[in-house]
Amino acid sequence: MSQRTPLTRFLIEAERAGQMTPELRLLIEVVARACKSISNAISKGALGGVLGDAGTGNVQGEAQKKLDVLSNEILLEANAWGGHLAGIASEEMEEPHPIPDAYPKGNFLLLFDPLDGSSNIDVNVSVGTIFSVLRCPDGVTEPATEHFLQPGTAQVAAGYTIYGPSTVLVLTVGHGTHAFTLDRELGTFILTQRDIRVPEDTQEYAINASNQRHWDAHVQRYIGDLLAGKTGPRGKDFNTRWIASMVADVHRIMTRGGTFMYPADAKCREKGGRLRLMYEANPMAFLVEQAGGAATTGTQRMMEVTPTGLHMRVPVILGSKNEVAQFERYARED
Ligand code: AFP
Repeated sequence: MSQRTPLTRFLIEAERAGQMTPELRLLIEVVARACKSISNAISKGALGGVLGDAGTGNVQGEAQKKLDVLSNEILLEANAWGGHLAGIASEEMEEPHPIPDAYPKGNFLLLFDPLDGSSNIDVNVSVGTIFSVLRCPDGVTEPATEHFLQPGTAQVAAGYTIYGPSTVLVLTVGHGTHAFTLDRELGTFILTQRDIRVPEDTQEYAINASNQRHWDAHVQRYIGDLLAGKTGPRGKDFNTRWIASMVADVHRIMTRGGTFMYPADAKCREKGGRLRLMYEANPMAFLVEQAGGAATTGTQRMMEVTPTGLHMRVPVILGSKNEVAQFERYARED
């Protein structure tokens, strides 16, 4: 039987290679364990009494699903006692969440969207957890919002877990992007793809076309040229997908290339965009760049954006790097 590398072994070997500290290894193991619990809750579906709305709203003004709240609670509880974190930030909480005084504090800050794509839960479409890891500034024991506001280039780790037909953890610590599939019988994530590479070119793109009337002129031109296909200026036909679950759209790109676009438009411009920088765009940008892709706001490298708020929103254009460059070329013409 071919050698199966469990996540723990992969992380220990990465630590031996100097790619991470024991504390970061513990952090990743803890997050992976929490994702297994979330996967288990989601897989129960209607039988688990976890579908539907929680009857509450989050800081984004969005109605929370029961699984949004449960996933957030699972991640908070799992990360409270290990001594690896100084603080936590979540899409579901307005302010940073302190590590309880009963437990020791560590040197990292963990940010996450506990359940991205949750509007898809009730229709049994893939959703996921997205997380980002930053260093807590030296000497800070009670991190406040400003201590989390670091650019994406400061991330020491990032990942997502997609809860689909299989549960897959995709992870980077700055030395490539790697995928681990959950073996449910063993309850262990097993390395299934080392050093993912996103194809530099693609004929597949993801955008919510229902927003077309709100798009800026360059987005209209860019998408119009994709739709023109072989007889148009691009000289080739394109296919489109839109799952409305960023984790699932990004995982497709990790698997076979493509682009994911949520550009600023007349509808979301005032908010800065649709997707959040700190716990959606930045971690995905780190993962995609480590896999040879590109991630920008359309005009700026995503990981160089200066954060101004924990829940700051940004336009997102990411994926196959030559196609992202094409989008940026159109943007420069505006
Ligand atoms: P939800 O978590 O509210 O379902 O939002 C998902 C998401 O943040 C991201 O995962 C999708 O790509 C995007 O929003 C979908 O946005 P639209 O609903 O406007 O298509």
